[in-house]
Amino acid sequence: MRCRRCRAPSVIELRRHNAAFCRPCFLIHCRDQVARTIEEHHMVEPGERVLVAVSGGKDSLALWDILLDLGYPADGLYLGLGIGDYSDESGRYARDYASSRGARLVEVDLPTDVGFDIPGGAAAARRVPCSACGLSKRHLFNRAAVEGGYPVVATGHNLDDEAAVLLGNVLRWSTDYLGRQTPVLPGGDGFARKIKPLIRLGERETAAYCVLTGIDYVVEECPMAVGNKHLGYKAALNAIEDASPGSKAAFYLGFLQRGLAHFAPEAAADRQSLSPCASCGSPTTGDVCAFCRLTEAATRPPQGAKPAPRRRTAPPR
Ligand code: Q46
Ligand code: ZN
Repeated sequence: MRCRRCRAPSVIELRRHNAAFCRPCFLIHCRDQVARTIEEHHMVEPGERVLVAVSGGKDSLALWDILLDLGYPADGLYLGLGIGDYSDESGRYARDYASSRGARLVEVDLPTDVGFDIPGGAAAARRVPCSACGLSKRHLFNRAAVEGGYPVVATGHNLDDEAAVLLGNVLRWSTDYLGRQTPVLPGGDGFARKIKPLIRLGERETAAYCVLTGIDYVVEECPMAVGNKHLGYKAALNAIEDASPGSKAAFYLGFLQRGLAHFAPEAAADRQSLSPCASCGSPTTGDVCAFCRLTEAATRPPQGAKPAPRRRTAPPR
């Protein structure tokens, strides 16, 4: 097949767009999709510094690369989760990419800086690892952004991720989650704005972007992902997409256009009932935020043991 833009021999076919692209035109296509998303959803104001949550995987590294190419002042943030070899390896990819671009990578290490790792902390707090992990990421990404003076945190959630989350939320009619499933969560009052500029690119596209630009990324899945419901939702959506290309985008992007507004008021009301956490100052609905409760449970010494020195999490500016 020939490239849709320049008629040169193509290197990738995108059935959803009913198009094929050569290498240079595919990279332009990826940047255009991200630029269009940022503009359409007013994600970044001129001059704002962006902190990109970088896991060492294809999505977050592609996102960082595209933001830098588009001229955004974007630094990376790597959060060490203490998940054995997986964390060691993913940290290496994040650092290697940063040094290859001369970009700044901020690092936070959960075991060293907070006092627990995801497998141990989740077990101690009797939480599912991915739930403890998601909670820790949300809290620590936000804290790093607020403390570092970044008004915006960008994450590498792609179209496949968002469509799978949407399917899970719709299957249960989780109206509170549906109201929050927006590509931009506003900032203010202790929150940085959260943006998802990759919602118009599927994971096949972000993987191809990395391969075609020579970005090395961690290929292995996190070992804790085994049995994760979202993998099942992704597989179901892939089967639908195979039979009917474009369904995934129609499902998710159609929700943003026609469904989200029905659920947004509930999420906005939840946000208004926030007050500062008594321990760390982060916005929360209770007295003490969920992350401080997790930290407390995960770092509590076993009965009879001498208590470890308490680390106090700094309040957001
Ligand atoms: S890193 Fe964390 Fe994922 Fe691993 S423990 Fe689960 S949530 S699977 S994106
Ligand atoms: Zn707290």
